[in-house]
Amino acid sequence: LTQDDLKKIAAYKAVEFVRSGMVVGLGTGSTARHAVDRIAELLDQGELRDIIGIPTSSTTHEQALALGIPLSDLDSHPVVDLAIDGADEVDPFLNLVKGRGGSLLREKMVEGACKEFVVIVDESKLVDYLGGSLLAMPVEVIKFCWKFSAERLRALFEYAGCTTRLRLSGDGKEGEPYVTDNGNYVVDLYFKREIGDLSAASDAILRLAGVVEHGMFLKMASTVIVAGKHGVRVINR
Ligand code: DER
Repeated sequence: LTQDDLKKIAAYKAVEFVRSGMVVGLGTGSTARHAVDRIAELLDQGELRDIIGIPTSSTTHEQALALGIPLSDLDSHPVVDLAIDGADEVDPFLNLVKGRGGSLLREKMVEGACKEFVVIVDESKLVDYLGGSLLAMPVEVIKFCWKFSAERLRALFEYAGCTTRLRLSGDGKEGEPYVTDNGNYVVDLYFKREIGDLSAASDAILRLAGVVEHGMFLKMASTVIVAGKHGVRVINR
């Protein structure tokens, strides 16, 4: 089983939670992509009906549009029945790091508005504590004086050996900063040591005036579906 097979298995399991008539938050990333494909497939087969999708990024919007999934937004549907999305890290309390795909703000808006938030991961995403994978913990910042914001973020987490890096766009424009769907930049935080009190860290980050949102999704997931070589586990919070 490849990692993508595991992502697909987790995604298909999550789509079993979708009922006809639901307003469904459509996640972003290579795992959530399989869930969007599966929802479209079940709609085509008549297994599912009257689904309204709320995309969490322009990328997912385009994917869902091409698949013919009826789409809307939070202005029209302020309560979402179920959201399905991937994650970059999942700790034992089902706290998440998300946003390595750059869509953390819209993901957090949609997933914060839903009754059930089902996270789909392959087992490689499980960590003992957030920031443990030495991979990026993204923070969306306004473009204005982003260096100032990056330095404030680094100083905030000096105790955890934090370094920061402006995320660059992947599509070859050398050294161009990545710009989010919302016209902002992303500063990625890298930790050498455990962050510790996550809600204190979250509050401290959000108090910085140049910060829009961060990639820690604390106490938001209701269920995490983990696909591993030994099978699929459904973990409820
Ligand atoms: O960017 C995001 O938040 C994605 O959901 C990310 O957390 C998971 O992406 P992946 O499924 O491609 O690993």
